[in-house]
Amino acid sequence: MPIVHTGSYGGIDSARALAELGVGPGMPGADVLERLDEDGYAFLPGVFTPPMLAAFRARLGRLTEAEGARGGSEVGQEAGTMRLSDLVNKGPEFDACFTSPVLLAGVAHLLGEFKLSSVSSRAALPGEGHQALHTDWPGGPLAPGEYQACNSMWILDDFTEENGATRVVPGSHRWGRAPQEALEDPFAPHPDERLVLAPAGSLLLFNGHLWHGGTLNRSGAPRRALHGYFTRRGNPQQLDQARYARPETLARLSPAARFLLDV
Ligand SMILES: O=C(O)CCC(=O)C(=O)O
Repeated sequence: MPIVHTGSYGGIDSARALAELGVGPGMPGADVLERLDEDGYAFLPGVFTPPMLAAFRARLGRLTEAEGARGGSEVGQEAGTMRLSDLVNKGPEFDACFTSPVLLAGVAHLLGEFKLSSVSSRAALPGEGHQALHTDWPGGPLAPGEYQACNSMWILDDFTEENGATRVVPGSHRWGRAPQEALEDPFAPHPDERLVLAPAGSLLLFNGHLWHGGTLNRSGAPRRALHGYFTRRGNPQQLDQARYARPETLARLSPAARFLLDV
């Protein structure tokens, strides 16, 4: 694995990077911001197009075949799932996961100055996939306004009642408590949980402190999603992007995109 760390993006800062990537006034929309603040999650309309869905599926299919049992090893594997990670370096299709303007506007609302933490995928296999309710920030509960992370989920198969749709507990990002501390059994159903039921091609943005988790896939086919995970700029990344960046990735990306990767 080549180790390339340039750390140079031409003196760019957060505001300039976002502007150069197309983030403009009014994004991502007042209704989205209200849902993010109140519920801790929101769908972002108009970002995830049918050609992107086809391209993600095709590339992930090829990577799944090529990587087999090694899949996900750069970040972490999970029994009963097929994970892939370091997707920043595994196809230009995935650039959208950290450069789409509406998405970036939503992330900036939640985190202020931020960077990409990782792009990865998770497919819950038939008969598998149930997770404990958890948050995506390991550092413990925080007060509103101190959010450290947020995640986005690019839904690649219809999320249904049967196939292991993600469950979320609306408003839990404001509770200042982690599920493993607050709940006797974080694997059990929660009285306030909701299943994210959405068609393939939907893009969900959620607060990293929202209680959520995958559920059991009772269908006969894998249930796939792609995750673009972001953190506040001062935090370590889930995948050290500078360590993994390939020369062709650095050559492809604009200074603004490289700023978001911190490479
Ligand atoms: O795939 C899902 O439904 C959720 C995955 C998740 O929350 C995780 O792996 O941390």
